[in-house]
Amino acid sequence: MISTKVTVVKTKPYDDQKMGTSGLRKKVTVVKQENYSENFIQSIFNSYEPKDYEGKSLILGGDGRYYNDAVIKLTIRIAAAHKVAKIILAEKGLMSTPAVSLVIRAQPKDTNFGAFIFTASHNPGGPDNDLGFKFNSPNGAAISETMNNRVYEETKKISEYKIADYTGEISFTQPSKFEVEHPDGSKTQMEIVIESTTKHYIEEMRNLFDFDLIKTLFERKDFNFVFDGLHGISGPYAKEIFHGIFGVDEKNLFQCDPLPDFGGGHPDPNLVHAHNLVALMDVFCKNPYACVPDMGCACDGDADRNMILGPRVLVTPSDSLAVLAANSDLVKALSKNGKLAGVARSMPTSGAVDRVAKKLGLNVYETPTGWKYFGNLLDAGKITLCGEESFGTGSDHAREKDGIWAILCWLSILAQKNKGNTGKFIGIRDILGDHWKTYGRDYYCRFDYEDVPVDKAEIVKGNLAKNFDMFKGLKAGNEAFVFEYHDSVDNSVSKNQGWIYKYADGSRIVFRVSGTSSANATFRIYFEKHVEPNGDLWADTQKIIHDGENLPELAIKISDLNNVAGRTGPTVIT
Ligand code: VG1
Ligand code: CO
Repeated sequence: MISTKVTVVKTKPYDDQKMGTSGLRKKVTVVKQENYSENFIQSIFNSYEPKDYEGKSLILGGDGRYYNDAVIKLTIRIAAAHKVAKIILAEKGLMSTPAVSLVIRAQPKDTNFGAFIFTASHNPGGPDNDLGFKFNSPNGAAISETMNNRVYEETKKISEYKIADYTGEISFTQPSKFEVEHPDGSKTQMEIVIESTTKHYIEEMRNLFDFDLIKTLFERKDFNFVFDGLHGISGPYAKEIFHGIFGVDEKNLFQCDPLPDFGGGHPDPNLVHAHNLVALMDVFCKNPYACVPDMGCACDGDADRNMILGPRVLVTPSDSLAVLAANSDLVKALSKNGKLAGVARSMPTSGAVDRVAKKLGLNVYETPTGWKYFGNLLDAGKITLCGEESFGTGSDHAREKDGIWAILCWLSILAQKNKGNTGKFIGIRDILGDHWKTYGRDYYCRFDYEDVPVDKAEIVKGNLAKNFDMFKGLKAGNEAFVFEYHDSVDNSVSKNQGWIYKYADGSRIVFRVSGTSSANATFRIYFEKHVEPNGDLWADTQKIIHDGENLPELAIKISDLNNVAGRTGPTVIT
C-alpha cells in the first residue's frame, strides 16, 4: 500500500486548452510547461460533479507515444486526490483508442467515470512532436461538443489543482493500492488494476466476426496479405489476430512494435505517409510486371484509422464505407440485427454511401467532421455503420472508429465472396469494379495546406465566403454554403463546419480548417467528382478531378490560397 497526502497547488490558466476535432493536441514542448497537464486534467474533473468521479473507476490508456508515461502518472495522482476508487490501467499504458472505448463500455455504467486516452492519433510523436489528451464518457464516446466547451471554460479560470504528493514509481504492469489522506484529514483508498492491452478487444472481435470463415481465406495459397502498423499501437492487435489466429507469416506484418516516436515516421495511413506499403502494393502502377499482394492495410498511431489497398488500387475511405454498406449482409458484425439501421458520414466524405443508402432504402446522416458527432446517432440506434474520408470507419460496437475492425470487415467480405470458390480468387479490384458498375464512381482526393499562419488563414476564410455567388453563377444548379449541423437526437446545433461548393450531380469542392493540428492553421480541400456507371471507372483520380471542370484550379481561384499563403501547391495530397 502506498501512502500519500493530497496537496492543493496554486496555478494560473493557459488560454490555449480548447479541444479540437478529437481532444487536446499540443507539442510536447507546450505540454511540458509548468502545470500545463495538471491544469487540463483538473479542468476535466472541475467540469463534473464529485458524485460523477468519487468512488468510481477511471480507465487510462494510450498509444505509447513519448511523454505518455509521465502524463499517465500525473493523472493517477490527480485521480487519487479526487477520491477515484479504481484505476483501470492499460498494461504498460498501451491500448488502442477503439479498445479503450470497448473496455469503457464493458464497465457497469454507474461505477464508471470514463477514460483518458493519451494519443495525438495520426500526428507524429517524440520530444519535438505531439501529445494528446482525450476524455471519453461511460458510453465509450469522446465527450460532446457541449462538454468540450465546459472544459474549456474551466481551463480559462482554473486557480488551483489537487494532487496526491506521491512522486515515486507506479507500476504499469502490476496492480497496486494507494491510501490517500485528504486535506480534511479523511482517508480513501484507490486501487490500480492492470488491463491487458489486447485481450478484451480480441474477445469482442471474436464475437463480432466469423473467425472460422475468415480463416478459410487465409488458407488459400493465392491470398497474400500484408499489414503495416507504422509503429503505432495497432501492432500488438495485428500480431495476435493476423499472425496468432489467422496464421499470417510475421514477416508480412511490418512495423508492428509500438515506438514512442513511431520510428521517426508519421503514423498516418495514407498515400503519403504509408509510402512503403503503397509502393509494395504498387498503387501508382510504377512496376507493372511486379507481383503484388492481394490485400495491404495499415492503421494510424492509435489504431482507430484504417487504410485498405488492393493490388494497384487504394480503396478510398469514402468508397470503403459505401462497399461495406452495400455488402453488409456478408459481414456478421454488420448484419447481426438484420439490415443496417442507417448509415452516416462526415460532411467531407464523398456521397458514394448515399447512393447505396438510396438503393437499399436506408437513412443517411451527414455530420460534421469528428467521430463524436456519430455518438448520438449510434446511441439512439439510428445508424449501424459510419465513416469519414480521413480513413475512419466504424459501427455501433464501439463509440470510436476502429481500424482493425474495418480490416476484419473487408476480410469477411473477401472470405464470403470466395466461399466454395476453387477458381480464380475474387479480390478487392473485382469488388470495387462491381461496385462502381452498379453505383458509378465518386473520384475523391484531398489537398492539405499545412502550417498556414493564422492571419493569412483569416484572409482565406474571407475569400471563401465572398466567392459563394461567383461559384453559383458558374453553372445551373450550383450551390454554395457554410455547413451547419442540427443533431436530430439532442437538437444541438454546430455552426461553421466548412464551406461547400456543390454541383447538381453531387460533385463538390469542400474547404475546412483542421481541428487537430497542434500549431498554425491547416486548410483541407476535398474534391469529389461523380462518374456514371457507363463512364471511365478506372481512370487516374488526378486526371478526373482536373479534366473538364478543373476542381483544383477552381478551388485555388475561390480561396486565393496559393497567393495568400505564398505557396505553389498543397503540402500533402491523399
Ligand atoms: C482529422 C480528420 C477527422 C478525424 C480527426 C481525428 O480532423 O479530418 O476526420 O475525425 O482527424 O482523427 P481535422 O479536424 O484535422 O480535419 V484521429 O485518427 O487523428 O483521432
Ligand atoms: Co487516430
